[in-house]
Amino acid sequence: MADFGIKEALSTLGLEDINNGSSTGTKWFSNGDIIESYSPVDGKLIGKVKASTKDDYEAVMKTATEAFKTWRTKPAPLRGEIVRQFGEKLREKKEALGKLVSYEMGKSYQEGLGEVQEMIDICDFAVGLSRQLHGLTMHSERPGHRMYEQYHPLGVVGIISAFNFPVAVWAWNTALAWICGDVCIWKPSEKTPLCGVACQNIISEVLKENNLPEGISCLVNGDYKVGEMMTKDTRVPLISATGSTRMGKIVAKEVAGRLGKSLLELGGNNAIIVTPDADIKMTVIGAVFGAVGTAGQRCTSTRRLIIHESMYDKVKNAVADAYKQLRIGNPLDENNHVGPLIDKDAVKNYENALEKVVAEGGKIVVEGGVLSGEGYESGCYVKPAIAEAGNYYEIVQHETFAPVLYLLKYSGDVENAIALQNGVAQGLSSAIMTNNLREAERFLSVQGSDCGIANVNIGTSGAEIGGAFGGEKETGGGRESGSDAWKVYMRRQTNTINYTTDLPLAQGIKFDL
Ligand code: UN1
Repeated sequence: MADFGIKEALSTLGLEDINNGSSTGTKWFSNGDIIESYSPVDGKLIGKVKASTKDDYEAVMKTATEAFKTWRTKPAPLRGEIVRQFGEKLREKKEALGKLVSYEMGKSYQEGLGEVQEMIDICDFAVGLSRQLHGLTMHSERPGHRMYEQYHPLGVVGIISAFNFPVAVWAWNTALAWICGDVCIWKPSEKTPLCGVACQNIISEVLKENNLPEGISCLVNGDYKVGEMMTKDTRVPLISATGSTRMGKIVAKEVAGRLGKSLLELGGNNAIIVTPDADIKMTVIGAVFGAVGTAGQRCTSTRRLIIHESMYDKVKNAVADAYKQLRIGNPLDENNHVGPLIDKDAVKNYENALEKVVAEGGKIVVEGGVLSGEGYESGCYVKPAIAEAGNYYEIVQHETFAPVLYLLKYSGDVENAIALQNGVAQGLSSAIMTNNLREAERFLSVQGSDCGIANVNIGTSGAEIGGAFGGEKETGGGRESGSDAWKVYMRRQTNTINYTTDLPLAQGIKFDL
Protein backbone atom coordinates (compact mmCIF):
# COMPACT_ATOMS: atom_id res chain seq x y z
CA MET A 1 0.00 0.00 0.00
CA ALA A 2 1.19 3.51 -0.73
CA ASP A 3 2.58 5.27 2.31
CA PHE A 4 0.82 8.58 1.54
CA GLY A 5 3.72 10.39 3.20
CA ILE A 6 2.93 9.02 6.66
CA LYS A 7 6.51 8.17 7.57
CA GLU A 8 7.62 11.67 6.71
CA ALA A 9 4.71 13.20 8.63
CA LEU A 10 5.56 11.17 11.75
CA SER A 11 9.16 12.34 11.59
CA THR A 12 8.16 15.99 10.96
CA LEU A 13 6.02 15.78 14.08
CA GLY A 14 8.87 14.33 16.14
CA LEU A 15 7.13 11.05 16.84
CA GLU A 16 9.13 8.00 17.79
CA ASP A 17 8.28 4.32 18.02
CA ILE A 18 7.82 4.64 21.77
CA ASN A 19 6.88 8.05 23.15
CA ASN A 20 6.59 9.31 26.68
CA GLY A 21 3.04 10.36 27.42
CA SER A 22 3.57 12.81 30.27
CA SER A 23 4.98 16.23 29.62
CA THR A 24 5.27 19.55 31.38
CA GLY A 25 6.13 21.46 28.21
CA THR A 26 9.54 20.57 26.89
CA LYS A 27 10.32 17.81 29.40
CA TRP A 28 8.95 14.32 28.89
CA PHE A 29 8.63 11.34 31.19
CA SER A 30 6.22 8.45 31.85
CA ASN A 31 6.20 5.34 33.94
CA GLY A 32 2.88 3.78 33.04
CA ASP A 33 1.73 1.01 30.74
CA ILE A 34 2.18 1.16 27.01
CA ILE A 35 -0.73 2.39 24.94
CA GLU A 36 -0.51 1.07 21.40
CA SER A 37 -2.00 3.16 18.66
CA TYR A 38 -3.28 1.18 15.69
CA SER A 39 -4.51 2.97 12.62
CA PRO A 40 -8.09 2.23 11.64
CA VAL A 41 -6.96 3.00 8.10
CA ASP A 42 -4.81 -0.12 7.60
CA GLY A 43 -4.81 -1.79 11.01
CA LYS A 44 -1.07 -1.18 11.43
CA LEU A 45 0.64 -0.16 14.61
CA ILE A 46 1.58 3.51 14.23
CA GLY A 47 3.46 3.94 17.48
CA LYS A 48 3.33 3.58 21.24
CA VAL A 49 2.80 6.03 24.06
CA LYS A 50 3.59 5.40 27.70
CA ALA A 51 0.65 6.20 29.98
CA SER A 52 0.89 8.47 33.02
CA THR A 53 1.00 6.98 36.50
CA LYS A 54 -0.35 8.67 39.61
CA ASP A 55 3.20 9.87 40.37
CA ASP A 56 3.63 11.22 36.85
CA TYR A 57 0.35 13.06 37.21
CA GLU A 58 1.46 14.52 40.54
CA ALA A 59 4.70 15.74 39.00
CA VAL A 60 2.81 17.36 36.14
CA MET A 61 0.31 18.99 38.49
CA LYS A 62 3.03 20.34 40.75
CA THR A 63 4.83 21.93 37.82
CA ALA A 64 1.60 23.35 36.39
CA THR A 65 0.60 24.88 39.73
CA GLU A 66 4.02 26.53 39.99
CA ALA A 67 3.93 27.79 36.40
CA PHE A 68 0.55 29.42 36.94
CA LYS A 69 2.10 31.78 39.47
CA THR A 70 4.30 33.37 36.82
CA TRP A 71 2.16 32.86 33.70
CA ARG A 72 -0.76 34.76 35.26
CA THR A 73 1.41 37.83 35.78
CA LYS A 74 2.46 38.03 32.12
CA PRO A 75 0.37 40.69 30.38
CA ALA A 76 -2.42 39.08 28.37
CA PRO A 77 -1.20 40.50 25.00
CA LEU A 78 2.19 38.90 25.64
CA ARG A 79 0.46 35.61 26.31
CA GLY A 80 -1.34 36.27 23.03
CA GLU A 81 2.03 36.61 21.33
CA ILE A 82 2.90 33.05 22.42
CA VAL A 83 -0.39 31.81 20.99
CA ARG A 84 0.36 33.72 17.76
CA GLN A 85 3.66 31.87 17.46
CA PHE A 86 1.87 28.59 18.11
CA GLY A 87 -0.51 29.40 15.24
CA GLU A 88 2.50 30.03 12.99
CA LYS A 89 4.01 26.64 13.87
CA LEU A 90 0.68 25.01 13.12
CA ARG A 91 0.69 26.63 9.69
CA GLU A 92 4.14 25.11 9.07
CA LYS A 93 3.05 21.68 10.25
CA LYS A 94 -0.48 21.72 8.87
CA GLU A 95 0.01 18.99 6.27
CA ALA A 96 1.92 16.68 8.61
CA LEU A 97 -0.53 17.07 11.47
CA GLY A 98 -3.54 16.79 9.15
CA LYS A 99 -2.09 13.57 7.83
CA LEU A 100 -1.53 12.14 11.29
CA VAL A 101 -5.10 13.05 12.29
CA SER A 102 -6.35 11.27 9.20
CA TYR A 103 -4.16 8.20 9.77
CA GLU A 104 -4.67 7.81 13.51
CA MET A 105 -8.35 8.77 13.64
CA GLY A 106 -9.56 7.78 10.17
CA LYS A 107 -11.21 10.97 8.92
CA SER A 108 -10.47 12.11 5.37
CA TYR A 109 -7.22 14.00 4.77
CA GLN A 110 -9.28 17.06 3.78
CA GLU A 111 -11.10 16.89 7.11
CA GLY A 112 -7.78 16.35 8.87
CA LEU A 113 -6.49 19.56 7.28
CA GLY A 114 -9.76 21.26 8.22
CA GLU A 115 -9.23 20.26 11.82
CA VAL A 116 -5.75 21.80 11.89
CA GLN A 117 -7.24 24.89 10.22
CA GLU A 118 -9.67 25.13 13.18
CA MET A 119 -6.62 25.16 15.46
CA ILE A 120 -5.04 27.96 13.45
CA ASP A 121 -8.30 29.90 13.43
CA ILE A 122 -8.75 29.67 17.18
CA CYS A 123 -5.15 30.83 17.69
CA ASP A 124 -5.84 33.92 15.57
CA PHE A 125 -9.07 34.50 17.45
CA ALA A 126 -7.31 34.13 20.81
CA VAL A 127 -4.53 36.54 19.81
CA GLY A 128 -7.12 39.25 19.16
CA LEU A 129 -8.97 38.39 22.34
CA SER A 130 -5.80 38.77 24.38
CA ARG A 131 -6.34 42.53 24.10
CA GLN A 132 -10.07 42.30 24.76
CA LEU A 133 -10.61 40.53 28.06
CA HIS A 134 -13.04 43.27 28.94
CA GLY A 135 -14.96 43.76 32.13
CA LEU A 136 -17.70 46.34 32.64
CA THR A 137 -17.68 49.48 34.73
CA MET A 138 -20.77 50.35 36.75
CA HIS A 139 -22.05 53.49 38.41
CA SER A 140 -21.99 53.18 42.16
CA GLU A 141 -25.05 54.25 44.16
CA ARG A 142 -22.66 55.83 46.68
CA PRO A 143 -20.97 59.18 46.09
CA GLY A 144 -17.23 59.09 45.51
CA HIS A 145 -17.22 55.40 44.73
CA ARG A 146 -16.09 53.62 41.62
CA MET A 147 -17.24 50.16 40.62
CA TYR A 148 -15.92 47.85 37.96
CA GLU A 149 -15.39 44.20 37.23
CA GLN A 150 -12.30 42.43 36.06
CA TYR A 151 -11.47 38.94 34.95
CA HIS A 152 -8.68 36.93 36.48
CA PRO A 153 -7.44 33.52 35.38
CA LEU A 154 -8.71 30.40 37.15
CA GLY A 155 -5.51 28.37 37.49
CA VAL A 156 -4.95 24.87 36.13
CA VAL A 157 -7.49 23.92 33.46
CA GLY A 158 -8.00 20.21 32.81
CA ILE A 159 -8.88 19.27 29.24
CA ILE A 160 -10.26 15.84 28.42
CA SER A 161 -10.83 15.37 24.71
CA ALA A 162 -12.33 12.72 22.46
CA PHE A 163 -10.90 10.71 19.56
CA ASN A 164 -13.09 12.28 16.87
CA PHE A 165 -11.48 15.72 17.00
CA PRO A 166 -8.12 14.64 18.39
CA VAL A 167 -6.37 18.00 18.00
CA ALA A 168 -8.85 20.86 17.41
CA VAL A 169 -10.86 20.53 20.60
CA TRP A 170 -7.67 20.78 22.68
CA ALA A 171 -6.72 23.93 20.75
CA TRP A 172 -10.15 25.52 21.27
CA ASN A 173 -9.66 25.14 24.97
CA THR A 174 -6.00 25.68 25.42
CA ALA A 175 -5.59 28.74 23.15
CA LEU A 176 -8.30 30.57 25.08
CA ALA A 177 -7.16 29.32 28.47
CA TRP A 178 -3.59 30.47 27.80
CA ILE A 179 -4.46 34.00 26.79
CA CYS A 180 -6.70 34.13 29.88
CA GLY A 181 -3.64 33.32 32.00
CA ASP A 182 -4.45 29.73 32.84
CA VAL A 183 -2.13 26.78 32.44
CA CYS A 184 -3.45 23.53 30.97
CA ILE A 185 -3.21 19.81 31.50
CA TRP A 186 -4.53 17.82 28.57
CA LYS A 187 -5.59 14.20 28.48
CA PRO A 188 -6.22 13.20 24.88
CA SER A 189 -8.29 10.14 24.03
CA GLU A 190 -6.41 6.87 24.53
CA LYS A 191 -7.56 6.05 20.97
CA THR A 192 -5.52 8.92 19.49
CA PRO A 193 -2.53 9.39 21.83
CA LEU A 194 -0.03 10.18 19.06
CA CYS A 195 -2.02 13.25 18.03
CA GLY A 196 -1.57 14.45 21.61
CA VAL A 197 2.18 13.87 21.59
CA ALA A 198 2.50 15.58 18.18
CA CYS A 199 0.65 18.70 19.38
CA GLN A 200 2.76 18.85 22.51
CA ASN A 201 5.91 18.61 20.35
CA ILE A 202 4.71 21.59 18.32
CA ILE A 203 3.95 23.81 21.32
CA SER A 204 7.17 22.74 23.04
CA GLU A 205 9.15 24.46 20.25
CA VAL A 206 7.40 27.73 21.04
CA LEU A 207 7.92 27.30 24.77
CA LYS A 208 11.63 26.64 24.22
CA GLU A 209 12.13 29.54 21.84
CA ASN A 210 10.57 31.91 24.37
CA ASN A 211 12.35 30.49 27.43
CA LEU A 212 9.06 29.86 29.16
CA PRO A 213 8.90 27.80 32.33
CA GLU A 214 7.68 24.22 32.36
CA GLY A 215 4.03 23.73 33.34
CA ILE A 216 2.13 26.02 30.96
CA SER A 217 1.23 23.29 28.50
CA CYS A 218 1.05 19.83 30.04
CA LEU A 219 0.11 16.45 28.71
CA VAL A 220 -0.97 13.28 30.46
CA ASN A 221 -2.05 10.06 28.81
CA GLY A 222 -4.13 7.07 29.76
CA ASP A 223 -7.67 5.83 30.10
CA TYR A 224 -10.52 7.01 32.32
CA LYS A 225 -8.39 6.48 35.44
CA VAL A 226 -6.14 9.39 34.44
CA GLY A 227 -9.27 11.39 33.68
CA GLU A 228 -10.48 10.61 37.18
CA MET A 229 -7.28 11.97 38.71
CA MET A 230 -8.15 15.26 37.04
CA THR A 231 -11.88 15.37 37.80
CA LYS A 232 -11.34 14.55 41.49
CA ASP A 233 -8.49 17.03 41.90
CA THR A 234 -9.42 20.19 43.81
CA ARG A 235 -6.36 21.87 42.28
CA VAL A 236 -8.21 21.87 38.94
CA PRO A 237 -10.89 24.59 39.07
CA LEU A 238 -12.20 23.87 35.57
CA ILE A 239 -12.58 20.61 33.70
CA SER A 240 -13.44 20.89 30.04
CA ALA A 241 -14.60 17.50 28.82
CA THR A 242 -15.70 16.39 25.37
CA GLY A 243 -17.20 12.97 24.77
CA SER A 244 -20.29 10.87 25.33
CA THR A 245 -23.21 11.89 27.51
CA ARG A 246 -22.49 8.83 29.64
CA MET A 247 -18.95 10.10 30.33
CA GLY A 248 -20.20 13.66 30.84
CA LYS A 249 -22.64 12.62 33.54
CA ILE A 250 -19.81 10.99 35.50
CA VAL A 251 -17.53 14.02 35.06
CA ALA A 252 -20.30 16.51 35.92
CA LYS A 253 -21.14 14.69 39.15
CA GLU A 254 -17.54 14.36 40.22
CA VAL A 255 -16.62 17.98 39.51
CA ALA A 256 -19.86 19.40 40.96
CA GLY A 257 -19.29 17.28 44.07
CA ARG A 258 -16.25 19.43 44.84
CA LEU A 259 -17.97 22.57 43.52
CA GLY A 260 -15.59 22.84 40.62
CA LYS A 261 -16.65 24.10 37.21
CA SER A 262 -17.16 21.90 34.23
CA LEU A 263 -17.50 22.75 30.57
CA LEU A 264 -19.20 19.84 28.87
CA GLU A 265 -19.54 19.17 25.18
CA LEU A 266 -21.35 15.86 24.88
CA GLY A 267 -23.51 13.86 22.52
CA GLY A 268 -25.72 15.30 19.82
CA ASN A 269 -28.68 13.89 17.93
CA ASN A 270 -28.78 16.46 15.22
CA ALA A 271 -31.54 16.84 12.67
CA ILE A 272 -32.08 18.69 9.43
CA ILE A 273 -35.67 19.72 8.78
CA VAL A 274 -36.55 19.67 5.08
CA THR A 275 -39.62 21.79 4.39
CA PRO A 276 -41.68 22.04 1.19
CA ASP A 277 -39.68 25.16 0.35
CA ALA A 278 -36.25 23.51 0.59
CA ASP A 279 -33.70 23.65 -2.19
CA ILE A 280 -33.17 19.96 -2.90
CA LYS A 281 -29.63 20.28 -4.23
CA MET A 282 -28.46 22.12 -1.11
CA THR A 283 -30.35 19.68 1.08
CA VAL A 284 -28.59 16.71 -0.46
CA ILE A 285 -25.11 18.19 -0.03
CA GLY A 286 -25.81 19.30 3.55
CA ALA A 287 -27.38 16.01 4.55
CA VAL A 288 -24.80 13.75 2.94
CA PHE A 289 -21.77 15.64 4.25
CA GLY A 290 -23.45 15.88 7.66
CA ALA A 291 -24.23 12.18 7.81
CA VAL A 292 -21.09 10.62 6.34
CA GLY A 293 -18.39 13.25 7.04
CA THR A 294 -15.89 11.88 9.59
CA ALA A 295 -17.82 8.61 9.01
CA GLY A 296 -20.67 9.97 11.12
CA GLN A 297 -18.39 10.45 14.12
CA ARG A 298 -18.76 14.19 14.68
CA CYS A 299 -20.84 15.26 17.61
CA THR A 300 -22.49 17.54 15.03
CA SER A 301 -23.12 14.74 12.50
CA THR A 302 -26.57 14.66 10.94
CA ARG A 303 -28.43 11.73 12.47
CA ARG A 304 -32.01 12.55 11.44
CA LEU A 305 -33.64 14.03 8.35
CA ILE A 306 -37.12 15.29 9.12
CA ILE A 307 -38.81 15.63 5.74
CA HIS A 308 -42.20 17.09 4.86
CA GLU A 309 -44.49 14.42 3.44
CA SER A 310 -44.95 16.37 0.20
CA MET A 311 -41.19 16.16 -0.45
CA TYR A 312 -40.51 12.88 1.26
CA ASP A 313 -40.01 10.54 -1.69
CA LYS A 314 -38.16 13.12 -3.73
CA VAL A 315 -35.67 13.88 -0.95
CA LYS A 316 -35.32 10.24 0.05
CA ASN A 317 -34.49 9.24 -3.53
CA ALA A 318 -32.12 12.15 -4.09
CA VAL A 319 -30.16 11.40 -0.91
CA ALA A 320 -30.14 7.66 -1.62
CA ASP A 321 -28.87 8.38 -5.14
CA ALA A 322 -26.10 10.57 -3.76
CA TYR A 323 -25.02 7.73 -1.45
CA LYS A 324 -24.33 5.64 -4.56
CA GLN A 325 -21.56 8.09 -5.49
CA LEU A 326 -19.77 7.72 -2.16
CA ARG A 327 -16.36 6.15 -2.33
CA ILE A 328 -15.35 4.38 0.86
CA GLY A 329 -11.71 3.66 1.47
CA ASN A 330 -8.35 4.92 2.63
CA PRO A 331 -9.05 8.46 3.88
CA LEU A 332 -5.58 9.61 2.82
CA ASP A 333 -6.51 8.89 -0.76
CA GLU A 334 -8.32 12.06 -1.76
CA ASN A 335 -10.57 10.18 -4.17
CA ASN A 336 -12.42 8.68 -1.21
CA HIS A 337 -15.19 10.42 0.69
CA VAL A 338 -15.57 8.12 3.68
CA GLY A 339 -12.86 6.55 5.80
CA PRO A 340 -13.06 3.91 8.52
CA LEU A 341 -14.70 4.03 11.94
CA ILE A 342 -12.28 4.45 14.82
CA ASP A 343 -12.19 0.77 15.86
CA LYS A 344 -13.99 -2.54 15.89
CA ASP A 345 -16.13 -1.59 18.89
CA ALA A 346 -17.47 1.30 16.85
CA VAL A 347 -18.21 -1.15 14.03
CA LYS A 348 -20.16 -3.31 16.47
CA ASN A 349 -22.18 -0.30 17.64
CA TYR A 350 -22.95 0.54 14.02
CA GLU A 351 -24.13 -3.01 13.33
CA ASN A 352 -26.24 -3.01 16.50
CA ALA A 353 -27.89 0.25 15.49
CA LEU A 354 -28.88 -1.15 12.10
CA GLU A 355 -30.21 -4.35 13.67
CA LYS A 356 -32.16 -2.36 16.23
CA VAL A 357 -33.78 0.03 13.79
CA VAL A 358 -35.04 -2.94 11.77
CA ALA A 359 -36.21 -4.75 14.88
CA GLU A 360 -38.19 -1.68 15.89
CA GLY A 361 -39.96 -1.63 12.52
CA GLY A 362 -37.65 0.61 10.49
CA LYS A 363 -37.11 0.10 6.79
CA ILE A 364 -33.64 0.14 5.26
CA VAL A 365 -33.33 2.59 2.34
CA VAL A 366 -29.59 2.29 1.76
CA GLU A 367 -28.09 -0.98 2.88
CA GLY A 368 -25.22 -0.89 5.35
CA GLY A 369 -22.58 -3.51 5.98
CA VAL A 370 -18.99 -4.01 7.01
CA LEU A 371 -16.52 -4.00 4.13
CA SER A 372 -13.84 -6.62 3.72
CA GLY A 373 -11.15 -7.50 1.22
CA GLU A 374 -8.38 -5.44 -0.27
CA GLY A 375 -7.99 -2.04 1.31
CA TYR A 376 -10.43 -2.90 4.10
CA GLU A 377 -8.13 -5.19 6.12
CA SER A 378 -8.48 -3.14 9.32
CA GLY A 379 -12.10 -4.29 9.57
CA CYS A 380 -13.23 -0.75 10.42
CA TYR A 381 -14.78 0.29 7.09
CA VAL A 382 -18.56 0.34 6.90
CA LYS A 383 -21.10 1.44 4.32
CA PRO A 384 -23.02 4.57 5.23
CA ALA A 385 -26.63 3.48 5.65
CA ILE A 386 -30.05 5.10 5.62
CA ALA A 387 -33.15 3.82 7.39
CA GLU A 388 -36.72 5.06 7.64
CA ALA A 389 -37.66 5.21 11.28
CA GLY A 390 -39.90 6.73 13.93
CA ASN A 391 -38.59 9.46 16.18
CA TYR A 392 -39.90 7.51 19.17
CA TYR A 393 -37.74 4.47 18.38
CA GLU A 394 -35.35 3.77 21.19
CA ILE A 395 -32.41 3.69 18.77
CA VAL A 396 -33.33 7.04 17.23
CA GLN A 397 -33.44 8.61 20.67
CA HIS A 398 -29.78 7.76 21.17
CA GLU A 399 -26.71 9.10 19.46
CA THR A 400 -25.51 6.48 16.96
CA PHE A 401 -21.85 7.44 16.50
CA ALA A 402 -21.63 6.04 12.98
CA PRO A 403 -22.82 6.83 9.45
CA VAL A 404 -26.46 5.85 9.95
CA LEU A 405 -29.05 8.39 8.86
CA TYR A 406 -32.65 8.08 10.02
CA LEU A 407 -35.43 9.44 7.81
CA LEU A 408 -38.53 10.79 9.51
CA LYS A 409 -41.67 12.14 7.89
CA TYR A 410 -43.75 15.08 9.08
CA SER A 411 -46.99 16.53 7.86
CA GLY A 412 -48.64 19.92 8.28
CA ASP A 413 -46.82 22.90 9.67
CA VAL A 414 -43.13 23.40 10.40
CA GLU A 415 -44.11 23.32 14.12
CA ASN A 416 -44.62 19.56 13.77
CA ALA A 417 -41.11 19.16 12.41
CA ILE A 418 -39.69 21.33 15.19
CA ALA A 419 -41.48 19.16 17.78
CA LEU A 420 -39.84 16.06 16.31
CA GLN A 421 -36.46 17.78 16.13
CA ASN A 422 -36.70 18.83 19.78
CA GLY A 423 -38.16 15.50 20.87
CA VAL A 424 -34.85 13.92 21.85
CA ALA A 425 -32.72 14.21 24.96
CA GLN A 426 -29.79 15.89 23.18
CA GLY A 427 -29.56 19.49 22.01
CA LEU A 428 -26.37 20.23 20.10
CA SER A 429 -26.96 21.17 16.46
CA SER A 430 -29.99 21.59 14.22
CA ALA A 431 -30.80 22.89 10.77
CA ILE A 432 -33.67 23.78 8.52
CA MET A 433 -33.63 23.77 4.74
CA THR A 434 -36.11 26.30 3.47
CA ASN A 435 -36.45 29.39 1.34
CA ASN A 436 -39.53 30.39 3.29
CA LEU A 437 -38.75 33.27 5.64
CA ARG A 438 -41.63 32.44 7.98
CA GLU A 439 -40.51 28.86 8.43
CA ALA A 440 -36.91 29.89 8.96
CA GLU A 441 -37.79 32.51 11.56
CA ARG A 442 -40.16 30.16 13.38
CA PHE A 443 -37.37 27.62 13.56
CA LEU A 444 -35.06 30.24 15.10
CA SER A 445 -37.69 31.73 17.43
CA VAL A 446 -38.19 30.99 21.11
CA GLN A 447 -40.62 28.25 20.12
CA GLY A 448 -38.15 26.89 17.61
CA SER A 449 -35.06 24.72 17.87
CA ASP A 450 -33.92 24.01 21.43
CA CYS A 451 -30.31 23.37 20.35
CA GLY A 452 -27.13 25.33 20.96
CA ILE A 453 -26.65 25.61 17.20
CA ALA A 454 -29.51 26.34 14.78
CA ASN A 455 -28.69 26.80 11.09
CA VAL A 456 -30.70 27.87 8.08
CA ASN A 457 -29.78 26.39 4.70
CA ILE A 458 -26.60 24.86 6.11
CA GLY A 459 -26.15 21.34 7.49
CA THR A 460 -25.65 20.50 11.15
CA SER A 461 -21.88 20.00 11.12
CA GLY A 462 -18.94 22.20 10.26
CA ALA A 463 -19.40 25.11 12.67
CA GLU A 464 -16.94 28.00 12.47
CA ILE A 465 -14.80 28.76 15.52
CA GLY A 466 -16.04 32.36 15.84
CA GLY A 467 -19.36 31.32 17.34
CA ALA A 468 -19.81 29.79 20.77
CA PHE A 469 -19.89 26.02 20.25
CA GLY A 470 -21.95 23.66 22.38
CA GLY A 471 -25.44 22.49 23.15
CA GLU A 472 -28.28 22.13 25.62
CA LYS A 473 -29.95 19.30 27.52
CA GLU A 474 -27.86 16.11 27.49
CA THR A 475 -25.24 17.83 25.35
CA GLY A 476 -24.11 19.37 28.60
CA GLY A 477 -24.66 23.13 28.28
CA GLY A 478 -21.01 24.09 27.76
CA ARG A 479 -19.80 26.65 25.25
CA GLU A 480 -16.32 26.58 23.74
CA SER A 481 -14.29 28.47 21.14
CA GLY A 482 -15.77 31.75 19.86
CA SER A 483 -17.98 34.60 21.08
CA ASP A 484 -17.54 35.12 24.84
CA ALA A 485 -16.71 31.49 25.66
CA TRP A 486 -13.39 32.81 27.08
CA LYS A 487 -15.25 33.90 30.21
CA VAL A 488 -15.55 30.26 31.33
CA TYR A 489 -11.76 30.18 31.72
CA MET A 490 -11.69 33.15 34.06
CA ARG A 491 -13.13 34.25 37.39
CA ARG A 492 -15.00 37.50 37.60
CA GLN A 493 -14.26 39.93 40.35
CA THR A 494 -16.38 42.96 41.22
CA ASN A 495 -14.35 45.82 42.66
CA THR A 496 -15.74 48.85 44.49
CA ILE A 497 -13.37 51.63 45.46
CA ASN A 498 -14.24 54.43 47.84
CA TYR A 499 -12.14 57.58 47.26
CA THR A 500 -13.85 59.74 49.90
CA THR A 501 -13.19 60.08 53.63
CA ASP A 502 -16.67 58.81 54.56
CA LEU A 503 -17.88 55.26 54.68
CA PRO A 504 -21.48 55.33 53.43
CA LEU A 505 -23.16 51.94 53.36
CA ALA A 506 -25.03 50.57 50.39
CA GLN A 507 -28.83 50.49 50.47
CA GLY A 508 -28.66 53.65 52.62
CA ILE A 509 -28.20 51.69 55.84
CA LYS A 510 -27.30 53.83 58.83
CA PHE A 511 -24.67 52.48 61.19
CA ASP A 512 -23.29 55.30 63.34
CA LEU A 513 -20.75 54.69 66.03
C1 UN1 B 1 -17.01 17.58 17.63
O1 UN1 B 1 -17.50 16.74 16.88
O2 UN1 B 1 -16.71 17.30 18.81
O3 UN1 B 1 -18.91 21.78 13.92
C2 UN1 B 1 -16.68 18.96 17.20
C3 UN1 B 1 -18.17 20.86 13.59
C4 UN1 B 1 -16.71 20.95 13.95
C5 UN1 B 1 -16.48 20.58 15.36
C6 UN1 B 1 -17.12 19.30 15.81
N1 UN1 B 1 -16.27 22.32 13.75
O4 UN1 B 1 -18.57 19.88 12.99
